[in-house]
Amino acid sequence: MSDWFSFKHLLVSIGFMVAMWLPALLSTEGQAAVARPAGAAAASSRRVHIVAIKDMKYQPPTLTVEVGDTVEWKNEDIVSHTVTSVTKAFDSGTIKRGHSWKLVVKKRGTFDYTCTLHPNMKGVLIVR
Ligand SMILES: [Cu+2]
Repeated sequence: MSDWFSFKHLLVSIGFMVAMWLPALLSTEGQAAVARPAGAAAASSRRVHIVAIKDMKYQPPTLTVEVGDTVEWKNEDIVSHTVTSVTKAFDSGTIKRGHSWKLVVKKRGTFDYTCTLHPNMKGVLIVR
């Protein structure tokens, strides 16, 4: 009889423990939801920088970014331009007026660039 009593007691204890754990198990979904904005924040630390091409100039002429950042050159002039590294590390090809070109920066260094159509145009991209 006392064996049966302790068995019942054990069942009640197990039932109680499951009841205690259930909210914790359900809340893992909540924790995953909380983890998502943190991941989004990490992704957004990779910035997008804009360089306007206007009045036959890169504006700003010198830009400092970090590896993983994106640089977007926007041609706001009425003629075509290029963004061409003097060492050929990158080359946009022709960017028509009103168009833009994006580069995801992968290497550190200082990159002088020019426009192959207007070699007097000069810019510098510094990647830290
Ligand atoms: Cu040009």
